[in-house]
Amino acid sequence: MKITLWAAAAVLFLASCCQLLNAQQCPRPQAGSVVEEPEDLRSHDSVLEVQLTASDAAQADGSSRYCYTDSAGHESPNLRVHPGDLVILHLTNQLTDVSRGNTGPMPAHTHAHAAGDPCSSGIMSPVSTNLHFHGLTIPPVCHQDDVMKTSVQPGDAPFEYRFRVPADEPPGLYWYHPHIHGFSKEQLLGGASGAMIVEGIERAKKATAGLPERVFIIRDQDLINPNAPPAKSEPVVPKFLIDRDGDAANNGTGFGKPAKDLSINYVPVPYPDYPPATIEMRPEEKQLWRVLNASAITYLNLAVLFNHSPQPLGLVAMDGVPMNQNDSLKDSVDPQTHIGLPPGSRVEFIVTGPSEGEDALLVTRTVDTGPGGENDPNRMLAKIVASGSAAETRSKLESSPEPLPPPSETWLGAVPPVRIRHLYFSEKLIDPNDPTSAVEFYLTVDGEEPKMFDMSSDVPNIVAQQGTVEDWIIENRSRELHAFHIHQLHFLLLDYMGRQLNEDFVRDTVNVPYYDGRSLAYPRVRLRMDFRDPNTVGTFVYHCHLLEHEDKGMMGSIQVKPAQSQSDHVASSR
Ligand SMILES: [Cu+2]
Repeated sequence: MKITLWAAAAVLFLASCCQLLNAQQCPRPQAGSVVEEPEDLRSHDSVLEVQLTASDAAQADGSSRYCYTDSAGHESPNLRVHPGDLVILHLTNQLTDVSRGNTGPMPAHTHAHAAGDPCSSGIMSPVSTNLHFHGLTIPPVCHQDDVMKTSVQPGDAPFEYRFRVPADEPPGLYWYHPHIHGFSKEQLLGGASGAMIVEGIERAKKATAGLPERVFIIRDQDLINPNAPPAKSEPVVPKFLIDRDGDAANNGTGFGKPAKDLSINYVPVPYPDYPPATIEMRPEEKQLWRVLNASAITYLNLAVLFNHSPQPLGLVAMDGVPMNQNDSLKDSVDPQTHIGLPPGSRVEFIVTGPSEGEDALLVTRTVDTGPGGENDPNRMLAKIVASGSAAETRSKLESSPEPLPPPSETWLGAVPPVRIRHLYFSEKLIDPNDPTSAVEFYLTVDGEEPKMFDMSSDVPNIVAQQGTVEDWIIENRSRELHAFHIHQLHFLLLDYMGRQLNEDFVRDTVNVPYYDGRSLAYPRVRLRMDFRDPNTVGTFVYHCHLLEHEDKGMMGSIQVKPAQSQSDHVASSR
């Protein structure tokens, strides 16, 4: 009996000590703070070796913070690599908070703590974690970029990721985040994400040579002041509705309570007053801004305003890929006054700073997410303060770069597709007579029966062949926006809502507009999918990058088989 009491006391002591420790995990800056860059971890002798610990900290309001910490204590550092570099990343799982995160159906084989091979267990629980290297064309296999089976549990030995950045990976902004089906949203909302930069954009875009660069990660999180009324300065919004997830529903006005708060490099910009973070730069300084929308569900529509007037932003890259590949001078930029960014996507653009004393803001404008979508209103993110004494940026692009060699492969737009596939996003109320009942989310190959993604199924939804390209037409039959994303490869956006485009860059994430309930045809995009790279061989996923939707089933799997000659060889050698 005595022993039992002692044991109980020890457990209590341990629990309280660890909660204390926990409270100090994942510290975050105050609202209004100066925006600091994530620490840069750079490769040496073509190797980047990093230790990252995934931890969480339960907050008083019931939410959880998540972060990655490197061995020196830096939170969610930038991983800076060159094409061809070897990345060795040791991931330690120190997640503790099992109370949160079950936003989707629990897979039948869920256990909070179960030993097993992290490569094959497929355990998807609130404290499981893994990494996806979003945008990189690396193999979908364990220890590289597999999210179908790879799952690291608390207490597991550090899990090693080891992969080579392809020598022809376009230079630009990529990112890493966990991809545990059913629990991705909570981990992302808590802040589990970081930037990965493939160096050398100045070799593809001369206009960026010599520029100081900044990395801005915009994340969303549960509202810090959920019960506050909107600021007095805002127009009165007629009706305030809650969507099925308890978030503020789109009200179509551009104002009112947002579904989620935003932060910029972890500086929160909370509703209702949106106290802006501070970006310091030198007067009229030109910088390359690399912006990642690491939100779980929030769409961004970025603009820079000087005295309320939108400034031209010189676009140079989308989704890690330099634009205007066909521009032989590699010198052009695409001036835009606002840039839409679905969750998961990135943009890189040249900004010229304000002059000293000028009123300058980085804002996101409202995004109409559809009658079934969340409220993404107009709001400030940061004020841009010009001062001669602003610190120099930590990173600067090379001033006389050697131009990148021209791509060795034929331009994707010029390769005929071997087939056309039709897929569609749709949603279904479990009880059609009860608009408040739960919703299932589907991403279906047309002709198949809509089903929530089943992580335990070994039958891929699509089988393709390496060496080919295909056209995928993706429709949205629901009343809210979805963001299509596929792992391991980029695609060319050929057609958006029936409008033929002539883009000369590829993407890995694209918005698909919502259905208005009236038109004869559903909104659609046409994508040319590139399965030419041998690194795409294997089984991986495509899904909606609104993680709430992904967690609740809006995902499918694709198996890319080796090119014909290779598969024949494999077959005959068996
Ligand atoms: Cu979606």
